[in-house]
Amino acid sequence: MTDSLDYAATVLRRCDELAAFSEDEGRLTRRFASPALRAAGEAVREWMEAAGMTVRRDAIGNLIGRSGDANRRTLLIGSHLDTVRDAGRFDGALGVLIGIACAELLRDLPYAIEVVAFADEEGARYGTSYLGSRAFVGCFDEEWLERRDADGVAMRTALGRFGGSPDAIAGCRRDPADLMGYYEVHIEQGPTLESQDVALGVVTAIAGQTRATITFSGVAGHAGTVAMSLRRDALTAAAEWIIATETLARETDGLVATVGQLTLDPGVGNVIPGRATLTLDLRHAEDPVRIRAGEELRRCAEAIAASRELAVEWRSHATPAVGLSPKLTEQLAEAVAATGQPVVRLPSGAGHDAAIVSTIAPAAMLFVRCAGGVSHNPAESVTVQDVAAAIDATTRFLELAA
Ligand code: HGY
Ligand code: MN
Ligand code: MN
Repeated sequence: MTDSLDYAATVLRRCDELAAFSEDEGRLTRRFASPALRAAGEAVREWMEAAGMTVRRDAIGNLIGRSGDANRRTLLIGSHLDTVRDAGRFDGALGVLIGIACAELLRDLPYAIEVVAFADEEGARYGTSYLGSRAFVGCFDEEWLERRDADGVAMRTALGRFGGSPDAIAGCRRDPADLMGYYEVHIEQGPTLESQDVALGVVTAIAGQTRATITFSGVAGHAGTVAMSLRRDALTAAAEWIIATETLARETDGLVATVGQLTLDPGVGNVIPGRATLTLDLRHAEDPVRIRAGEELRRCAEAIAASRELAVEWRSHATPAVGLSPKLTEQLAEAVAATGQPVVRLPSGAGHDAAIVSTIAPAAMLFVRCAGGVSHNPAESVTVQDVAAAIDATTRFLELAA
């Protein structure tokens, strides 16, 4: 295990180094196609090359390190380098860096390893998640290139400035015939492993997600002169819908619903909001439940808008729930058991690139305990011992997968 502890210490040190690549002063924010993401990618490129890998960046900005001959079957190990706003330093980066460590530790596998640092899993900049892995599997929607971020910068422009190739994204698509499978190590981002005092978890499934952008449009007006009975206030309509959303989620077993963003226009204290734009993140392990809830919430938004003489626009995209590969998952469970760790199996409420890559290759995921289950928060943390256990289990898994 000594080797693993040394490599684990390096992984944690590198997570700290990557945390310095941020768009924000004093906190970690590293969004798709940002200069911070590019700089982080250049540090990762160096570590991949030091591990003996050949490195390339594809048209959407995924960084791909390969060890093993070009004509060999390939096992992918991946996660993402982008983050949410004011993020923790392990969500995504940990999986990329453990992949590099294991590729360095196992130089003579009978197949090639590719470590993929995906360019956008969170969707924090353009509201569309998994841009990197969707391009990787060939389901990128070219219309997304016209989306604009909060500063009005189109994705096409940002990607061009980043050094990507907006007109060559179709070329990112990987041929499933070349791939043995996909494997991702990720912090649990939940309390289960800690509650059972266990370092590692074998992931059984990934919950499905619906992400929507909803815009209520009313009439902006003077806060002092428009009678309450005459108002078409976009914010109060949104507020009524948000409470209805929370109520539905509280009453539906296993459903979680989050409104994470709300922007008002014109957003001035003495003006009745004319427009309210908000995001919905809706998740459930079973797709029919999530889809039904999404339809009910859309009808609810339309009814609230109609009752208040407002207009409402609903834009959404979904990622189905994913069952992971039984074969690879059993091999992973065997690898975890071989390290002497208890084998705990659990579903993932969080989304991961594995949910997308599993559409072209059998996928498996390993969770690592994180303190208090805290994530999407700078307090996110892991221990060097648990990271060493993850490296130990991963090297055994890679040997079993041969
Ligand atoms: O939101 C998620 O589930 C993931 O962290 N992107
Ligand atoms: Mn995340
Ligand atoms: Mn993540």
